[in-house]
Amino acid sequence: MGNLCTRYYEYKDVKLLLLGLDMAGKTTLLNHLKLGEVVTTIPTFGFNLETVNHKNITFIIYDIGGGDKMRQQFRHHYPDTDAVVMVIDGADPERLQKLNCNVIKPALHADELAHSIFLFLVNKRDLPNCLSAEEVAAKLNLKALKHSWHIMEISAYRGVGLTNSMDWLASHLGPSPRVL
Ligand SMILES: Nc1nc2c(ncn2[C@@H]2O[C@H](COP(=O)(O)OP(=O)(O)OP(=O)(O)O)[C@@H](O)[C@H]2O)c(=O)[nH]1
Ligand SMILES: [Mg+2]
Repeated sequence: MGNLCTRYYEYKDVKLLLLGLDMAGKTTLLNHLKLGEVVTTIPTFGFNLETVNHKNITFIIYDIGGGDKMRQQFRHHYPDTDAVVMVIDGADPERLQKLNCNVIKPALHADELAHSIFLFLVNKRDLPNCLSAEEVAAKLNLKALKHSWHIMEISAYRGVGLTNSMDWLASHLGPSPRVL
């Protein structure tokens, strides 16, 4: 009798952290992913939690307030994170260094996130002064990163680039084929 090989797919929920400075557009992004529309936001105090299904994967998404008083709480959310999504206000280049020092570098150096993948989203591309993904990647020196990473341009407000972003996450975190 020949070998009977069964291929099946292992599905799992994935934990995703939306991080960034205040006003970057994290909650706008979460609302668009969850509801498919823009909802007027107020600054997030604490965090929002939603689940979003995409390509048969359940993304458990933590949207954490990025205000100055909130950032010391970030690390409490790090354990068991599969992907960090850095939401960057591409129309606010003056705050890129603050973002790098206060949010990006601490996350990249955290032991709990050593195996997480990083997606950098340059948000507000609908605005004329928005930096390109290439410009942001160069300013943040992303090519030196050891983590698996990618950078894309989006408009959370208009819903542009969101499906591509979820596709990238799904392709890097999705169900893996196993052969019995
Ligand atoms: N033009 C434009 N504005 C955007 C976009 N995304 C978000 N905004 C605006 O940016 C502002 C801040 O958006 P939020 O989603 O509340 O930002 P946040 O990152 O959640 O901020 P905190 O909760 O304070 O950390 C709001 O006025 C949004 O309408 C975008 O793609 N384009
Ligand atoms: Mg918010």
